[in-house]
Amino acid sequence: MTVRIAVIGAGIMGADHARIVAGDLPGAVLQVVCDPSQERARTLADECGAKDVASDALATIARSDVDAALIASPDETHASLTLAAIWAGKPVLCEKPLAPSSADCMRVIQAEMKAGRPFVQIGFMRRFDPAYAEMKALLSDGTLGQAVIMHNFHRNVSAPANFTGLMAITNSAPHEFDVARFVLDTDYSSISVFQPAGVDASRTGAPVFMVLETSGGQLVNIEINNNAAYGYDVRGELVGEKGSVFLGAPVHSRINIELQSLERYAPDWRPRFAEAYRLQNKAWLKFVETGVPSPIAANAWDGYCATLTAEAGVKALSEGGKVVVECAEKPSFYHR
Ligand code: ISE
Repeated sequence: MTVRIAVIGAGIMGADHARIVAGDLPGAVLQVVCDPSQERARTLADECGAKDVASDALATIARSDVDAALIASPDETHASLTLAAIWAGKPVLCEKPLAPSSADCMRVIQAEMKAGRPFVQIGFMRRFDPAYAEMKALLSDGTLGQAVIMHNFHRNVSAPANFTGLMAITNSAPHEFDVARFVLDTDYSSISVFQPAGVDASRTGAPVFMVLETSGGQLVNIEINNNAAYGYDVRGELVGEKGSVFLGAPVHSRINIELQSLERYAPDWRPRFAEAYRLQNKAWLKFVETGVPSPIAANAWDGYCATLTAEAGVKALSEGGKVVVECAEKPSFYHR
């Protein structure tokens, strides 16, 4: 059976997902592209050969010719659209974050548990990135010994136009909150957040530096710099008692010119994580087809944990000091 997918949101990520669905997901068809701007929806639908366009997200999710929804609309719409998909009995791949507030994530969790089976995968695609996968494997097979510290940094060329306030913590950092928690297989107990002296802290995307303690006692540090100017750059190092592993990024060419040897940076995250998005979407399609979630994909509980950590981070930045990450008890529904 072909899975008929609606992509909700025709912005940068909706377009990326639509291209993957149309060109790289055998077994799926791009049924509808939905966006409040008909022009944007139409342009993307034409590019990807979608069967139809729409402007009303809730009506699109309810359509009888739509089997599953891929939500790539603005952050504040994610939870309500995910809830609509659950109530309609349709699986959903929701871009991160699941919701800007942990209370809204909890509503999704409760709805999913009430529905009695998993419906939700969250777009924390880094779990599928081959470099993070190898890092995790080297920890799990004992090569690194016990994990001690995980360093992370995440730099964008400039803060996206839709960024406001502390989206460095609530929109960018959740990638690191999730992937470090996934690699280390742990939860966070506390977070502290710092800003370097001399930066204009009111500037959207001003750099933040975070230190998290895990319940296993490891330290995780994260630099987020949304206005790094030079390129999209994500790096990391996992330090264990017996060795360490640096995160590698795919480099396709090296340019030798004018007495220099250069590697180019991409302007945004899509080239760096292209393979991760592809693998993530394939895993989601399998989940839609079988009803069995991917064992490595992020679920609604993981979405809640990332948002909860971001909330504690925002509090830590405004109040100063270390803030405890107070996680609810994990329901057995989400045990793997
Ligand atoms: C964006 O939403 C992403 O998901 C990117 O991976 C991240 O680098 C960027 O900061 C976010 O705004």
